[in-house]
Amino acid sequence: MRHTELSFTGPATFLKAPHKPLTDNWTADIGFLGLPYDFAVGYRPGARFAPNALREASGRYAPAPEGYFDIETETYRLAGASLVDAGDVDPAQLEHLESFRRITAAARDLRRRVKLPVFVGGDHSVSYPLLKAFDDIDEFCVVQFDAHLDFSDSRNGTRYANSSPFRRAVEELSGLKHITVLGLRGLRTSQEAFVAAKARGHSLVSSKEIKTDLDKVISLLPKGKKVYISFDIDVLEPSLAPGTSSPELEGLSYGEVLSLLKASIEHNELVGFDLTELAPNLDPTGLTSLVGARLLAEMLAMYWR
Ligand SMILES: [Mn+2]
Repeated sequence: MRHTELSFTGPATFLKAPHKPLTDNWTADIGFLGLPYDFAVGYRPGARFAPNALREASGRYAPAPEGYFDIETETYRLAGASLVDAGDVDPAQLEHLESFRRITAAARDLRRRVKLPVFVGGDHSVSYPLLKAFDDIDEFCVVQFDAHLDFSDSRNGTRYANSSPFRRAVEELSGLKHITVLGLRGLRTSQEAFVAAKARGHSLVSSKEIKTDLDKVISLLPKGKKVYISFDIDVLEPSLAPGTSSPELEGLSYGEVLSLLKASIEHNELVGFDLTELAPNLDPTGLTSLVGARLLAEMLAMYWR
């Protein structure tokens, strides 16, 4: 792990990890892959800029060689983990099938090299081709942090937009047994999608339920499973993360998100993680990128034990 004192020295990579493209031969504990694809956004674009914005912002949270010192446990977290930034997948602009094929192929490749692949979108449509790279796992669950269900069969004649990734994924992946969605809210939920997700036995948890009884929601999270976490930045309260396509009021606090992440990671085997829908161009303060980068760092510190 490279360590320089200052946050802004380059070249920018995720948490200042060395950049090693997938064309080279390497393995590591944790690998990052950027997916600058936002051609499936239904509202305000910009998530294509997230991988590089997060690389730059994450310089602020680059771990020291010994890891992060934790004042609660007086131990170092993320100590000894090797991190690699594998670069970005080139999107094929309007050819979504070709873009998705490239994303799935790169995700499969990364999975073979690392213990934990971390994918940085991109709009949320990328979760469908990412999940396809996990089709060799007989049984796994998704924990989705999201203000929106993203389970529409079709919207405006479009089946592969950022409102449908989990609908496409469950149709195709027999190993994807269950989805827990945390943080739902907003005015435009599709009843068809809601009913279809319920009928499939998915756990749909509103932002209000989390704020009313966080411990109860934590007790209902999967345990002892293989879990893929898909994190849409819009699950957060928009004052914390305004840089996103479709912000929704009454979002989760950072502390609520950390508690839910911790329980999801500690009680399960984390097989993959994606962060999506961060549009840095919509937040001139840069706060959303700093929050997203810090979230990635804390997620890794929770995972590595
Ligand atoms: Mn989403």
